[in-house]
Amino acid sequence: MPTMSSNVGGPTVVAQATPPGISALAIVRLTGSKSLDIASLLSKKPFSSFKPGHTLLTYLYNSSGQPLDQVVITYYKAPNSYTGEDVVDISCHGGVSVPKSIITASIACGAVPAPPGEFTKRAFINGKLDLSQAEAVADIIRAKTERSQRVGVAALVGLLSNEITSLRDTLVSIIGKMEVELDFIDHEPSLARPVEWTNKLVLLRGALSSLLNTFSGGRVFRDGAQVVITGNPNVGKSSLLNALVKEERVIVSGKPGTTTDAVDVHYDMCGVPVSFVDTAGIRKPNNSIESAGIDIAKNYLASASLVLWVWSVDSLPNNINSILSNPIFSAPFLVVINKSDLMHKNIPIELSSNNTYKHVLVSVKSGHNVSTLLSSIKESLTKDFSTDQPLLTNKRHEVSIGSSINSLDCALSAAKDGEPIELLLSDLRVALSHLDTILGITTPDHIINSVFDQFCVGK
Ligand SMILES: Nc1nc2c(ncn2[C@@H]2O[C@H](COP(=O)(O)OP(=O)(O)O)[C@@H](O)[C@H]2O)c(=O)[nH]1
Ligand SMILES: [Mg+2]
Repeated sequence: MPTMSSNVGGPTVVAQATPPGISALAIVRLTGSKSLDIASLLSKKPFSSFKPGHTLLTYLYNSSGQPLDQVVITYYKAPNSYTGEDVVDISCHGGVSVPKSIITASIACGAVPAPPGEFTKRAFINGKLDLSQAEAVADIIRAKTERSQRVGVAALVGLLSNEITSLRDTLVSIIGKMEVELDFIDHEPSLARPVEWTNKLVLLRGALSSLLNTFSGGRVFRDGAQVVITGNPNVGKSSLLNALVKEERVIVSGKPGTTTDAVDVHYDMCGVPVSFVDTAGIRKPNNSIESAGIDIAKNYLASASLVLWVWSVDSLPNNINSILSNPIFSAPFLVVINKSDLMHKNIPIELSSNNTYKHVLVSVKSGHNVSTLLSSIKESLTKDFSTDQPLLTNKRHEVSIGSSINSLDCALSAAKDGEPIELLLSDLRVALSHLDTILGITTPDHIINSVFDQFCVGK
């Protein structure tokens, strides 16, 4: 159960659940113990008119008795509602005025305006969702592609919560058994069968670290990725971007230094939202515009999820391996060697023999291997994870799992050093508390509040 100082039984709140502006319909939602009273006052209908789970077509009136709109009211009786409280959804006409007038009339009847995320926060407090599922709701609302949506829905259904709950249960059982062992010990404070315990903890650590490894891929499914194209001038960076997104978006020229500003092109790569950025080729600049372009390129490189480091077969430097081992950026990169159509020119190159970096040889001109490159990009970004497996997408969860693993490591080294069981147990309890934080079982109020602050009003 959530530990947050509960405001269940707090005021009945009201908010528009749909975005403001011109629309055919809008929804005004009430939650709290007075929801039904307010619906009854606004519609001048007795309580008995509202049947849980049923709709009621009715007019609503303000306090002066003037009709506001004809609406459809759906009543959800506690605990069978989104928030777990009495909920009334008023489906009214859209636009700015009607929903606002219904909110004003509801406030006159005793409701208060709902802060951002209040409905989902109450759902969490009432045990309808755990904290990671509540966060999934925010992800679903923000989803930009079908894949992002699928990851969010999977987390809402409980794919991630179930995985974490099962790892948590394993840890609880280890802690429980160790506590029993502690109770039976008379003189010897360290573990009787250290290897047995260590094996169990190592298995658990492995499962946690597999989950942790899904973070970069999961994050890409949720938020998309920025793929920055870099390389020397004239190797075909702009041509490559056009080929990848299958559109003529950037000027291609045989004159080196043509691209100065960075060009950002959004592309839906099989459901992964990718933004490809073409940048100025990095070299000693010829003028102040090119120099500014190179600075912009460096900024993009610093924030890239993946860099495509492009080379051309006719200008491959002899010391390419040492250049590749010293990138000016820290993001992972794919080496792309373009203009494979020029290979026949017998240019002295040392591609496969000496190159320790995996590369993709392409020709933008002939189209050779461009689709292979797209697959490699997708694989590098998503690590080939599927949206049907538990994926970490949230930084908060990543940090908690990382901390949990650190505490397990402390416990493991304590076991190895023959430290007292009490010491091990305290590390294991810390590891457990980090897992609990993800689910919201023992989560400080300020963390819970920061989760719900990210929501919009009305959700
Ligand atoms: N032969 C050949 N030329 C290419 C290929 N890709 C690009 N080019 C040419 O290389 C020149 C530079 O291309 P551009 O995309 O502007 O390079 P950037 O300076 O790296 O952006 C242009 O004349 C392109 O037509 C390729 O695959 N093969
Ligand atoms: Mg260019």
